[in-house]
Amino acid sequence: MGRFLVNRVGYAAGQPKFVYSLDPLQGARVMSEDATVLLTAGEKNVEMRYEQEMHTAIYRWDVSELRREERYRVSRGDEDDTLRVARDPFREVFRLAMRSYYLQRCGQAIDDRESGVQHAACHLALATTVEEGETRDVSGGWHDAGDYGRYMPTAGVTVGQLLLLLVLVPELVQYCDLGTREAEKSGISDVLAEVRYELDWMLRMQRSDGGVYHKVSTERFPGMIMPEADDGRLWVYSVATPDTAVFAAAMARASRVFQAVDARFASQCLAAADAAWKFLKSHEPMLHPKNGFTGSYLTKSDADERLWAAAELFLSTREQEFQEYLRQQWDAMFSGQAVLVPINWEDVSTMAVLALALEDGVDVALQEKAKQSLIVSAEHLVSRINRHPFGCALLPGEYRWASAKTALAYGVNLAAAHYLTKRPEFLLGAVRQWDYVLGCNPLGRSWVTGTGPDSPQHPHHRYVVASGIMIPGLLVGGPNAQAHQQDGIVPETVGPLAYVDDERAYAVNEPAIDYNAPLVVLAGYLHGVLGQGRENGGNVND
Ligand code: 9MR
Ligand code: ZN
Repeated sequence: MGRFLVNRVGYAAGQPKFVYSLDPLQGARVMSEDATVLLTAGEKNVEMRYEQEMHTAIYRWDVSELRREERYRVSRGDEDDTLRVARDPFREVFRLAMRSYYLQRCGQAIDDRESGVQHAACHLALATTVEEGETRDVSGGWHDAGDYGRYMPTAGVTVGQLLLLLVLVPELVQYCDLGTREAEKSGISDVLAEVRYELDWMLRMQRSDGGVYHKVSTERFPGMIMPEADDGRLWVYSVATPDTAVFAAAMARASRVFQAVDARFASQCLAAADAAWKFLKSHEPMLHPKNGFTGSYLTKSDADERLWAAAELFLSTREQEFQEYLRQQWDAMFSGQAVLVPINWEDVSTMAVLALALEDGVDVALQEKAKQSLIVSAEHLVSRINRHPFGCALLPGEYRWASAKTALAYGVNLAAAHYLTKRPEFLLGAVRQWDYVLGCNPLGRSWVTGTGPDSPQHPHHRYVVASGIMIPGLLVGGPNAQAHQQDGIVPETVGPLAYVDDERAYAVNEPAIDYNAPLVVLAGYLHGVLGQGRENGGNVND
């Protein structure tokens, strides 16, 4: 008999709760801590659906009646599992996932009592630009992933998403204390201080003509060593237009967010965004930066990045030029698109939709288009979710590199549509993506580090491997049908099962800053709407 497949972090007290299994559930029981039987699985509360890719039945037991905050036991024969119902499981994950950015900081020593993460300052040497052969200070920012590179495409899309929280859950951005003591040093909330750390690095990556460099890294990936031991020569790779455009978008958005707390910094961001836009206007797409042998974030078109930049620049400046650009480009980008592209570094078009749909300012006709795309997309996602045995919005072909991020990105689409419409099916759909990533999946595993024994213990992460210390709150890529050909470690199998918890398995078990972004946004939103967000006013500590 298989095991129970449940959300490993726990279900929110007032929300629907499901126990899944690959075997019939009849006779399974939920007991309270003192062994009183509270629920028994039977015909009335168990449903069966087929998983298309696994060609197998999945059983789903509705245990929503459990509302008391407690650790329950689920058992059947000699199988035994824990099922947790908590007041606000979203808060805990938000906190860990947001803190993980702090723990990924480059260029400063880290000594975090809470997690034990500790290392000396790293990557402070001046870097050489590959094209111009000049030296530059590009220190700071977050390490991108399990490697120590710092890349503009993921930086831009991550910062952009984290700043969406100001609209969706303003109190988190304004007051959040992550126990990193950054607020004490900077006078702004820990979330803003964290985002600012990345923005400061991004600003160092802009050339005087407004163009923005693609990435900084050593020429090749280092071995599994500590960041401060990674002292190979640092290279700054070419200026490229997609990078310049996501930079412009993120900076323009940051200028709105920081206006209230640090007006000088806000104008610095806006000036940088403006300069980047000027560069874009005078340059055709430049899509082939020199790239060395580290992370490859090359994209086929910069139209989506430019569109997002125009949207953010318009909202920050209200200058007609940007609105004109949006009017001209909008339909070409979105017509015929029923489901919006799940936000990702390669295609950021959905960021433009979110910007215009969630904030006023653009003309009503254009805003209406953005709102409609968001809502129609969410409706399509709900029907996918209703067909899927685990309520996951991924299509059969979408179990590719970073599928866990893709599921959460659909969750962000649903959350934003819920914010606009308050339609309960959108909120439920968002919660289903959350459940999927935390254990309601065929492997019963959570893909967020630090969320218990069924979460990744061996992520592909240089610091974690070298130090033996876990960074909690990191989302790994999750199931990937092609991983076998990519990292050679994951066995060849159907998409939903293609995962192993192995530090060599970089195509399924590596985290990245852009994977964590939708996790933070979704956790933050659910905390605000379903958890204690409203009462706590941004306090996420115990
Ligand atoms: O997340 C990226 C994924 O979308 C790509 O398919 C994959 C292959 O290009 O690369 C992933 O990004 C990795 C990057 O290239 C280097 N740093 C680690 C990233 C996460 O694995
Ligand atoms: Zn570093």
